[in-house]
Amino acid sequence: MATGAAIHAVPCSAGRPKRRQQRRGSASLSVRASTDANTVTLLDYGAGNVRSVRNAIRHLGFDIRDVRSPEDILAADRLVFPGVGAFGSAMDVLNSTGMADALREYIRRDRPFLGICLGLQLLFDSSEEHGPVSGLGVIPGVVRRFDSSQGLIVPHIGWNALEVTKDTQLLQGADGHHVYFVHSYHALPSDANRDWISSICNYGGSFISSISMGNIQAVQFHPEKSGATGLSILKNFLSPNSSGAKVPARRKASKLAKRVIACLDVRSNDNGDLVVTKGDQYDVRDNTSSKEVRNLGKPVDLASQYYIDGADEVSFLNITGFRDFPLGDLPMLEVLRCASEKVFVPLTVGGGIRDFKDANGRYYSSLEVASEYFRSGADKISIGSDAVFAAEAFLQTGVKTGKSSLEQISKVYGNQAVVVSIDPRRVYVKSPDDVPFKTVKVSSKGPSGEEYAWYQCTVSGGRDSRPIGAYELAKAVEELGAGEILLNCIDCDGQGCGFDIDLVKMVSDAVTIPVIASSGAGAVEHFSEVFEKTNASAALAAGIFHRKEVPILAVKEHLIDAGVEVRV
Ligand code: 1PR
Repeated sequence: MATGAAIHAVPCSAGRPKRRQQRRGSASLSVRASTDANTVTLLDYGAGNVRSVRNAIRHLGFDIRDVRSPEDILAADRLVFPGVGAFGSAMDVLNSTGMADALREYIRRDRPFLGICLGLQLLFDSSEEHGPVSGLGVIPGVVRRFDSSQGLIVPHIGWNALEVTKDTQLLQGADGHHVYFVHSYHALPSDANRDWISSICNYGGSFISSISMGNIQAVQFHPEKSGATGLSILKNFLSPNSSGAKVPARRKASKLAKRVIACLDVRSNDNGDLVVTKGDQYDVRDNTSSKEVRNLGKPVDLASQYYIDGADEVSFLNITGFRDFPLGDLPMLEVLRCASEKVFVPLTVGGGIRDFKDANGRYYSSLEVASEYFRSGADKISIGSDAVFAAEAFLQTGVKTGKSSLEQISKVYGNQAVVVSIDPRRVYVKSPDDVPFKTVKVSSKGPSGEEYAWYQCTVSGGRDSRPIGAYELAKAVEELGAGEILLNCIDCDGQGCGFDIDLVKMVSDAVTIPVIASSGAGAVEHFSEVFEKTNASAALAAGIFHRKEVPILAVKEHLIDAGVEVRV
């Protein structure tokens, strides 16, 4: 994959296995000794971002040795395999480099192995993803897509509770704990693979959330993004004889938890410092005569604090990215790098993801911009303005060109890694027939007694209105490959009067991908209201967290009291 800008990181601060299936397809490859107990070998075949895994391993005090050849796999003392990308392309790389055979042999020898996400799925016989495609064939079973036909939201993104079914050191103390998943395909339990399963999870039915057999372990979730529980699981693998961080037992949870997200709008102030700011209806300059950009803190400090406080996710929005060139914005990339070393829940970054030509006439594709964000530590990227233009073009022609930023990035990184951020403004109308856009009957009438409204999308941080509604945009971007929608509302932004329930309900009922409700949170009750009245999967807030008016923990405690499942 072309990468464009070369930007360098700046430092910031059980028993024997039953070997039924393991022997299939092994090859004889030579072994090189490797002895360093503090070093873990990482199989990164270059298909995507594994920076988060690296950061978590380093955070736990281990060094990383990268696999460069099949022999490196066989020489490993301890191998972590964080599969990324699509099943088929991963298998192509593994087969063509000889690593597939080395992996089968390593597993046959029962050497310590931890597969993560796709690294679990690839162990199975085959996958339906763009297939059928054959896998490593270690575990019997077919990896299938979650079925969204009955309204199940796919991808499965977020925190779900583990039901541990086998006593393993890896999952010690993790029973009933929420861990972070992001995937559209899953392996199902069956009689043939029952002996392998160490935990299951419930999402539209039971699926395999981890396997364990002897020294071979794999997890469908992301331990590197699962907060303290995930770090403890990773530590159990890296130093199996240490007691590991003790994670207290929790009550059993049974479904996907609703997420609480902290959002940091970031931009340079007039002194050129990158600050977290916060607008009122997107106006981030204060009301004094100096009209300075409001400064609510330092991005990395706040992000780290929100992680500690229990945010399920942290989002950075580079709010002037639409007019600046993000790859020229080194401080923003550095913020991401530093935050990803301290924040072990998902990080999303948005702003300025589009094709760009710099002053020297050099062209950068949106994919290159996104790739740099991923390399710098983002787990998901968020596209605003460019997604509006792509949706407008798609609705006009009905043709998916495959050329939009949204299509290109989701094709390479998977749609679960691509969020579309919508910035709509409410437009009241007397009758739904007045506009060619989807309207809602509003809960509070407009200034002239209007009973209906549509939500007009904007670009460039609310500066320009476009001829497309939030409903139409959401459905179009879902088709173009968005994996999630961040649904802001300019009218509610910074007002503290609650989320726009009419808008969130309309959009979350219209799509089968997760919707994050954003803008307007002012009290804990606003969170329970949005989850009770709409299909939102997550709720995001900024101002109340930055101004320390409402702690994240208070939001979670209120949601638990209200009967809403959350990760604590
Ligand atoms: O168009 O791809 O460059 O992306 C720009 C991104 O920057 C978009 O995601 C857009 O939403 C965001 N953005 C642009 N201008 C502003 C602004 O505020 N002037 N911020 C802006 C959007 C909205 C929320 C906010 C919530 C919660 N911020 O993310 O955090 O409304 O706030 P609250 O809890 O205080 O009410 P592109």
